[in-house]
Formats: sequence, structure tokens, C-alpha cells
Amino acid sequence: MEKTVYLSLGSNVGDREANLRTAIEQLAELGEVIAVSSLYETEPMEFTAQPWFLNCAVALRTELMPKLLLSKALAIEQQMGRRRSQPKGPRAIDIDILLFGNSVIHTPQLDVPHVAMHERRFVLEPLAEIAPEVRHPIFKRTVREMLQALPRNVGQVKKSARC
Ligand code: PH2
Ligand code: MG
Ligand code: MG
Repeated sequence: MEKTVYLSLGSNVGDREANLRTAIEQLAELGEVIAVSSLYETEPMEFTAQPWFLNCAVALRTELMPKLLLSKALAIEQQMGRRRSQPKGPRAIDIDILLFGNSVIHTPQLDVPHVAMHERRFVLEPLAEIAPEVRHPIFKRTVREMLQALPRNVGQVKKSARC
């Protein structure tokens, strides 16, 4: 059955905008891309000694099952030259599954909803642009509500070019 999946994309190495756009083109092979947020310049969080990111959110309608979508997203990252050295460190492209319909999934490879999405402004601000009323299936809060609940001044996020 087809579901709507929300993804967070990030890049802080190389031509960040080109990397996001290439990843979106690749994702379009996996279903129908129905919405793409603006691009946002975002302060690096968690591992902070790295360049600013360009982040965006994407809505994808797909028939793929979660584990298959995950492996295909990881394949896109690999193909685009992603190398995992520093955890949460610099990367040409990061593709994270945020929400998968209303599914709740806990496996060693994949947690849905994404475990940190509700505390990351660089995720919620782009996502609120394309899915403000979508509800977190565990917290029962909408994206807009989760964004409004974030402490101010944690992780600067500035709107950049249109996607
Ligand atoms: N991704 C991380 C860690 N920190 N910071 C920003 N601003 N944007 C990201 O995409 C990001 C991050 C781990 O994936
Ligand atoms: Mg990530
Ligand atoms: Mg990731």
C-alpha cells in the first residue's frame, strides 16, 4: 500500500545545494516526490565543529516497505560519495526517514519516527513548511506544535533558496 514518507535531507560538504537536488532526483526514482521545502542554512548541532548545513524536507509517496526504502536511501548516500568517519560529522548527503505514514518501527537498523526529529529545529522548520498538520504517531503532536515547543535560540535556521 502506498504511503506518504517524510524525509530530512542535509549536506555540509561540497556543493551543498547540488547535493540536495541530486538526492531529490534520485528519491524521485523510488516513488512520487509530492512536496519539497525551501532550503535552509542551519547551524551544526550535536557535533558542532563542522560547517553549516543546507537542510530541506521532502514528502515522498511510495509503495516501498520501510526497510527497502532505508536501504535505497543509504545506497543513494553511498553512490553520492558519503563516507562514514566522524559520527554526526560532515557529509555530502544525509537522508533520514522522519515519518512513514503512521507507522511506528523499532529495529536495530531503523527507528520511525526518527528518534531526534522533535528536538531538531533544522528538521522541524523545513518539515513544518510542507506538513504542518501531520501528527507524530507517538507524541500525538503536530509538526507545527513540536516546532513551537522548541526552546528559542537553539540551533539557528535561516531560509535560503527555493528548492
Ligand atoms: N545532522 C546531524 C547532526 N547535526 N546539524 C544540522 N544543522 N543539520 C543536520 O542535518 C545535522 C546536524 C546528524 O545527521
Ligand atoms: Mg541525520
Ligand atoms: Mg542519516
